[in-house]
Amino acid sequence: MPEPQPVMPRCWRVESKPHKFCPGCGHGLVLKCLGEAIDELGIQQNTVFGCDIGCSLLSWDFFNVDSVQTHHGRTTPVVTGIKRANPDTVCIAYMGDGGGYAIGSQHLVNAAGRNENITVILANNTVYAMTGGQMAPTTMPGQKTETSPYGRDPGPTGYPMLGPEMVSAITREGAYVARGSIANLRQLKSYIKKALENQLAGRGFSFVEALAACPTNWRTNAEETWRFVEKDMASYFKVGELKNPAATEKAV
Ligand SMILES: Cc1ncc(C[n+]2csc(CCOP(=O)(O)OP(=O)(O)O)c2C)c(N)n1
Ligand code: SF4
Repeated sequence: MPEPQPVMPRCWRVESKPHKFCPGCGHGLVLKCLGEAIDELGIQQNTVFGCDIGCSLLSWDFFNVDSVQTHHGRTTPVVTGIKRANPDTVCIAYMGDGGGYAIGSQHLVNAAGRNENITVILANNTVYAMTGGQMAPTTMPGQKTETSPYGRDPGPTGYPMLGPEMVSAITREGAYVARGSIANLRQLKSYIKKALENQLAGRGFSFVEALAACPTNWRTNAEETWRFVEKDMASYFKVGELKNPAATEKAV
């Protein structure tokens, strides 16, 4: 008898599975939450998925939806253009912390500032993973990477970037902003779903950072990987909703 297969979101592309991420990678979990949210909202037919450079690009053929791949943070303006030209589409930009907060941060900042009606989902794994694990804006103080072999020193390199806090500060009332974690998939999926619902309601920009794992570059075993995500990362990067216009509307 064939082995029972794990249940996949209906909008995942079966032909491209098993996927190309390393074992234990956080990207697959974030994309599973996104897939389930797309299924539950019934928006597969009009969804456009954009992925960035970095390991996120390994999702270029992940979904059975129209997809586009771009370079460092440019996914945000590319899907912005698609959304403006086709307002009935649901446009999602998927990227890593290097793409969204460093090399392409201007695109995130300006799309958020303009309250573009798109959804950005950013996997924060604290490193530039695809290029070999260099220090990223999100690298934790003391964390060893290829370019911080003695641990990140906040003196010369600053403290880790707080992306959702920044997006929250520069957006207006229609924006949805949250930080979830692969350590709580039910919650992460609900944040992603609410971000997509915000776009469907036409309120404006929605942004979800997901705390994710890169055991390959962290050089961690399973136990160390989960400890780093659940304890170390979560103690600095606070998980929760920062802006939820739907809740504010309900309260008024
Ligand atoms: C302008 C530019 N600079 C550098 C690179 C090389 N590069 C490709 S992927 C990458 C790191 C991506 O890291 P991140 O966005 O955090 O994604 P991850 O791989 O961690 O998922 C870099 C530096 C590039 N493609 N373009
Ligand atoms: S290098 Fe890291 S982020 Fe990239 S696929 Fe492997 S585990 Fe995932």
